[in-house]
Order: sequence, then structure tokens, then C-alpha cells
Amino acid sequence: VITDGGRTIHESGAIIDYLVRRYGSGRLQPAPGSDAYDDYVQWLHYAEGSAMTPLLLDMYVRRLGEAGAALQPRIESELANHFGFVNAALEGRDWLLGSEFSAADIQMGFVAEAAGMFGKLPAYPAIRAWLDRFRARPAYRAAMEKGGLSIFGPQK
Ligand SMILES: N[C@@H](CCC(=O)N[C@@H](CS)C(=O)NCC(=O)O)C(=O)O
Repeated sequence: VITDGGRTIHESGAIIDYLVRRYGSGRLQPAPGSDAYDDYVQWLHYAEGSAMTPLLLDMYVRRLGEAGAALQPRIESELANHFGFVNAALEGRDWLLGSEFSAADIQMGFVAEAAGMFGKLPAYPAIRAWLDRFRARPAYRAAMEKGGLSIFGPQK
């Protein structure tokens, strides 16, 4: 949640969209109306709307031990489905939209960090390489120093 100019905005994708539109001066997003913009909006929704779901289920269901074992195959197949999709989208490109870094990378970046923390990335080298690329960006490093990602524990 952010509050800006007396307005409160919630939902991470909407917050990113708000900040980019209001303060981005045209940076970090493709031209509205372009095909790339449609892809950009899709990634903003996909991150928390779809990709995070199997990661969270995996985290919670593991805590059930044997009681959750019957659910694990379905969770594993959804992890492979989503992370295979993201990995394929990143193969042969630096950023989700191609050669230009965008706020879609920022929004999806948290998914990649979480997947890394849960030890899921060895099977997805394109996601791993992309994670390393955005971790190397000075602005990302500054954000990590300020906010960090400690909610999920140490990184793997
Ligand atoms: N609608 C929210 C969803 C945020 C959310 O629940 N994120 C999950 C995955 S990143 C989370 O932090 N879960 C931790 C937990 O439930 O313990 C948004 O996108 O702003």
C-alpha cells in the first residue's frame, strides 16, 4: 500500500503502474497502445495473480508434512508450468520485454527472488541469469539496501 498526495493505492501491480505513469516520465514502460504495452500489463498482473500462487502453496503445504503430501504433485506441476513459462519467455532476451528493462521486470523480479529463496531456480537457467542481471543494477542494489527481502529468509 502506498499513500501519495492524499490517495491510497493498493495492489503491487497497480502501485507500480501508478508510480511509472505519474513519475516515470515515460521510462520503465513501453509506449501505451503498442503490442509491448499489452505484454507489459500482462506481466504486471501475472506476477502476483498467477506466478506466486504455486510458490506460496509449496511453502504452506510443506508445513503440513504427510498431511499435505497428496497436494504436492499438483503443486510441483504448477511450479513447472509457471516457471517453465517464465524461463522460456526469458530465453534469448535480457529482459521480459526484450532489450529494454521495464517495470514488468521489477514486478516479476520479486517472484524470481522468492523462487530463489525456495531453492527452485536451478532448473530455470534463464530466470537465474535474469535475476543476476537485475541484481547488478545500481537502483536495485540501493532498493535492497533500503528495504531488503528478508520476509522469506536467507537467499539460496
Ligand atoms: N494483492 C497483493 C498480494 C500480495 C501478496 O499476498 N503477496 C504474497 C506473495 S509475494 C505474500 O507476500 N505472501 C506472504 C504470505 O502470505 O505469507 C499484491 O499484489 O499487492
